[in-house]
Amino acid sequence: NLNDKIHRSAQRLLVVANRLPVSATRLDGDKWDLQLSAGGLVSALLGVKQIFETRWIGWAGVSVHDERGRASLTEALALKGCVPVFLDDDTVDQYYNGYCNNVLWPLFHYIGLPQADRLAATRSLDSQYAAYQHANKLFAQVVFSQYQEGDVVWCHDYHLMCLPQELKTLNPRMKVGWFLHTPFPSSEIYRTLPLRSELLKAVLTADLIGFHTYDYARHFVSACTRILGLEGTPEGVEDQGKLTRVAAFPIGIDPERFIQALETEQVKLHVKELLRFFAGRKVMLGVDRLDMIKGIPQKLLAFEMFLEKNPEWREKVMLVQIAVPTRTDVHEYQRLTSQVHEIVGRINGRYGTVTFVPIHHLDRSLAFHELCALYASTDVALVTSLRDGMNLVSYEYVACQNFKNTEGVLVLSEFAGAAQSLGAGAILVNPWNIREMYIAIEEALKMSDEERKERHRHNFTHVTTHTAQAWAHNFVSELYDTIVEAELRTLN
Ligand code: ADQ
Repeated sequence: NLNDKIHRSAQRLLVVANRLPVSATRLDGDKWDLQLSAGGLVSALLGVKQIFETRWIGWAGVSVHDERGRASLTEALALKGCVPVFLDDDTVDQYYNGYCNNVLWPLFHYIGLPQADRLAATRSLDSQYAAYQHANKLFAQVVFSQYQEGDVVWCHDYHLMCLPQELKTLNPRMKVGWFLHTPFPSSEIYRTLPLRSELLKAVLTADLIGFHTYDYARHFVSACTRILGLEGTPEGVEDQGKLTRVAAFPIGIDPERFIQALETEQVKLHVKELLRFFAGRKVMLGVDRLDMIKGIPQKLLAFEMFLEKNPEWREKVMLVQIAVPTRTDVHEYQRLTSQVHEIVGRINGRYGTVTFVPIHHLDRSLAFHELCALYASTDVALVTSLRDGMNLVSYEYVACQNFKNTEGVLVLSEFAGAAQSLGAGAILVNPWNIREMYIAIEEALKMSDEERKERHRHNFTHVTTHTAQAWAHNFVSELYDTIVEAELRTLN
């Protein structure tokens, strides 16, 4: 039957995302250093490679102007199953720094820009949007050059909202899915975007549209009904009899990668060293990209209030906060870095002693084995995002807690998508309420063994069953089903 035919004919998955999973640095001449980059999408899609023959298409995060350089980078990346899209510096500035990071990212995370920045952004919006469309066209051309009959194309994230439309223009038979990794905001927020209709229409050309949570999907459908006047149905959005399927596909991690890492000598040794260093104290952990959405200043203020209100805990508890700098050339992010450093300095100055520092703050990325060891050897994870599509750090932390007999507690923002999936297993907090957060810290540190184990069991079951592989599998299966149903409808 048709379903089987489509399943059999599908051989490859073309994953298209703004960034490739590797960052390239030119060494000398035609040699390239390729490093796996940190980030939620990368970590989730690592698991997908195990099920589908996958090609990754994306920008390598580097400008290459000469033909020889482009050819050698293309060759080096091919060995990793990656195909580069080359973007010139002006496009990167207007499309990536401009439209993606300064317009869509804050809007989708409900972050209001200061009035002056917003006005300045409004003035350059048309040229930024033109660059955004141009970049999406360049991505489409590379996808088209790689495409073979039967491939499935999976477009990712807010950088590539016009890509489904560009692809369908090049080949209307292409099977195209689009997944958003960030929240989709309330339609009341989304409709302030000047070119709001164009993006919605472009995305709606996809065969399947996916979000992390049911709420984000609902916001998207509302935006389509209110702004475009289309009909929202339980299945998706309908336009003159044509249905675009919209659904929730909560992402997960590859838990085995963490569980197996904990068995390696390298991680065990590191855990031993950390436990020796932490001895006699409770340790809380934060691991975030240094981004406005992660609520790092709020987390620090809650820890400060906790120390202030609980003198008996001073010197008995510490916070290890790892913050990977991203988008370092953007002014807002530089401001955030200074703010975080200032608060850390103040707390360490006030509550530190000659031999003890309450906050260990690192502005850098960690190697995988270091990250696993930290997850495994700490007592509480503080994930306090102001908004977060899902948040995989919370899942990774849970995956590493079976290691010793003192399973850690997860304090989790109710504004992270993960709150809707882990829910009862975590202590949920509103990160805007510093008092509530400091009370949650107290609760986490004092939690009985029985409750700790019970909550962990709930979380662990969820994390090990709702994996990245399952996520990818569900999305791609649904995409096939959607296409089969559409083809059957046209046959009838
Ligand atoms: P991110 O905003 O990047 O992802 P998150 O889901 O927490 O957020 O993933 C971060 C990833 O980076 C994790 O895999 C973590 O291990 C890694 N990482 C973070 N700090 C690190 C450090 N210092 N050293 C090494 N590795 C580090 C976006 C959305 C999320 C969504 C994901 C996936 O913003 O909401 O969950 O995509 O859809």
